[in-house]
Amino acid sequence: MSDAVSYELKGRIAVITINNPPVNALSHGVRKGMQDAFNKLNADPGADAAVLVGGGRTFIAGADIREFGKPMQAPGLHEVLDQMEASKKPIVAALHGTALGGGLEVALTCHWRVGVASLQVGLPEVKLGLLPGAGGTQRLPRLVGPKMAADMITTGNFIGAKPALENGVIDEIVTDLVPGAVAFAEKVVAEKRPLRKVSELTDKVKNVDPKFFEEYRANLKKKVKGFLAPMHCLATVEAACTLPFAEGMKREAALFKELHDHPQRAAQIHIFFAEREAGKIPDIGPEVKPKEIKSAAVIGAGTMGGGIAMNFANVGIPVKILEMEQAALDRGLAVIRKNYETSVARGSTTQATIDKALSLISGTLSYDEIGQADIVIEAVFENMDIKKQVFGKLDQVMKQGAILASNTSTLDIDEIASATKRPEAVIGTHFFSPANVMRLLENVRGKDSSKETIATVMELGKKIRKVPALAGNCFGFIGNRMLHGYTREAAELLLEGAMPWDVDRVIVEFGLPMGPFQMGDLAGIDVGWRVRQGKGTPPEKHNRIADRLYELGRYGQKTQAGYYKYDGRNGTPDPVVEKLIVDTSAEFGISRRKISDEEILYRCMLPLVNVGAQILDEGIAIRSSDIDVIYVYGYGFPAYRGGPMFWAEQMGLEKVLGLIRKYEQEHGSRWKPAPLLQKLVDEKKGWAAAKKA
Ligand code: 3H9
Repeated sequence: MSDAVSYELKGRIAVITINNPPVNALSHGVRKGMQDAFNKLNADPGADAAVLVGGGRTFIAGADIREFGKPMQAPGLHEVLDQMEASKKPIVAALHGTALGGGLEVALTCHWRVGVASLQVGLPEVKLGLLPGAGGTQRLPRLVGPKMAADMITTGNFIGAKPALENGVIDEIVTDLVPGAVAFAEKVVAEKRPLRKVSELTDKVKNVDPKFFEEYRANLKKKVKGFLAPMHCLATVEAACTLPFAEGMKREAALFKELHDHPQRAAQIHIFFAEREAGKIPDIGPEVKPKEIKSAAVIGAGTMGGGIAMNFANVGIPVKILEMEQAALDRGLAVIRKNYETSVARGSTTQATIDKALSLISGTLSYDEIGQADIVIEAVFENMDIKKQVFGKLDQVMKQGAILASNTSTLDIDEIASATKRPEAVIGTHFFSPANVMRLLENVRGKDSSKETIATVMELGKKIRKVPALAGNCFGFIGNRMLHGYTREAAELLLEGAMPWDVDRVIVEFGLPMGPFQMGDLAGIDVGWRVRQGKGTPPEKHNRIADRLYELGRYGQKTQAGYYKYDGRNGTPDPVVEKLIVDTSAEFGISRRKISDEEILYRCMLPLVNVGAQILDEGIAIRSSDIDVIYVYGYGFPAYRGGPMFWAEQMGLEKVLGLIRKYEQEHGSRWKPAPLLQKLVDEKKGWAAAKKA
């Protein structure tokens, strides 16, 4: 038997344990070991039944995701599952931790299942661009019915032990896992219970009204636009309700193969690993221990400050918000309360949960009251002088050992740190708006930030349920530095011949939640204008249209007019804007032309890739996949395209370089290719070759 699976008798029950840390994924060694173990079970005169359990912290978390796209080494999972279901001796799955994907599918093939109270089960394949491909789509509906199965399989959400028991996914909750499962198996043997095969159940899947699927499909389509896997998932659940088991399995296999071979699968699995990789900092080893954060303070009760504070309260960390004036503090606290109340009204949380969170948030007008916090996050106006004043003050009041973080989205962390005598404790923690919702935390390392400080904010990111990634210090860091070229080209396209709604449509069809002009209207055209004024740099041609909108008082959604005219949040093309754009082109002597969707897409997206390459070369990003994580979790780049760098690599870096060179010829030096991109193309290599350290 392979090392990954052990076989041991407890009385007359064989306990088969899977040992494949960290999550007992169903790698080749596990499948082979299971095959051997179940052969042994059926040949063993000393065993009447088996208990299948995961060693370590969990049952099986699914197929080994690293094996996808590679040749499959026999035995395949199906072969092992067929063998298990056909076993003459009963098999009881003993579940703890997370039984996920292929792991739950293994459990569903066992004749019975027991689990501990902290168990979570789910079929999260959809999040990897897949569907459960080892019978889960056919077996789960037979246990829980089409509605719950469709909900679980199309969202990938987990359920706990209690609903799992109530809905028949497990048969008993046990206190002590292995002894409880062994006792269950002994009972099954003693009672001579006939083997219960989920594949043979029909009650829950017969006579399902076809209208159920029609309606479900229509709703789902609206929610998952762009993603292929959820619709395929639903089709398999429908197959479970309309076809005999064996035929349903064939349908599952066919649709699984389609997804497996689709670029969305590769992109979503890339993001799965990229997210985990982003937490690893090459020069910070396990010997660097993050500090424990038991209390927090936030400077500024504006939209960002309030959202940041909610993150702490949501995970049970008390947080004080400091403002300069009572009225601003009251306003900020009221917004927080309202946000929580909206969540309760929507049903996404309970009153008790928000009461607890609100009890952890308090306000103050005095710096003296925040000095004992373990971390303080400054979220004041994006202005260097103001930030330096705040940090000078924080240096005076914060206890030694506290982390001094700035939520700046662009500014120089080293200059901010220079306002203190403890630059090692200063770091950037860039949250994204709305800060209580967006998953990304872009941490920014200053030249003096200590390893302990970095490790602490990376760990904190996970604790507050964000996806943390680390950037180096430069204007705009990773995310906003890249974004500049995207918005600039979008604006140039207007001058050359496109309309805002043309550009936005192409970007939304590509998969972002909104295009650059819809975004501009939402963020406020006045905000962009003020930032440009603040910089004091001479006006640039591509900003001319935005400046004119500002001059007309068209600030975006808030004035019900910007690039679009609005009825509430609903924007429609406006002939006034159309004329303004055409006039502006004429003013610059530009003869407008028809611009293809393809050009719009490349002109907007390729600057992300080109600047991304530059950032990678400079070491501002540790690895290209960190850039992808930042764009997917912070900027709404579609996960099914894997982030801008992955998208570029899938397209081919040679093609990307060719297009950038073409645009350089047409538009000049702003399109100069990043040297790294040229180098990788010359060497016929991918981004991985650019990894530093
Ligand atoms: C499937 O099952 C298909 C079948 O239907 C059909 C087959 C025919 N494989 O997340 P963590 C690694 S598809 C390989 O940091 P946590 C992970 O990369 C699969 N590796 O821990 C990390 O490695 P490293 C369906 C995996 O405690 C380490 O384990 N299943 C896998 O925060 C620790 O992970 C899923 O989609 C895997 N399946 O969360 C479940 N899973 O240390 C995916 C994890 O080198 N997994 N790793 O960075 C998860 O959701 C979380 O990892 C889990 C633990 C909740 C299990």
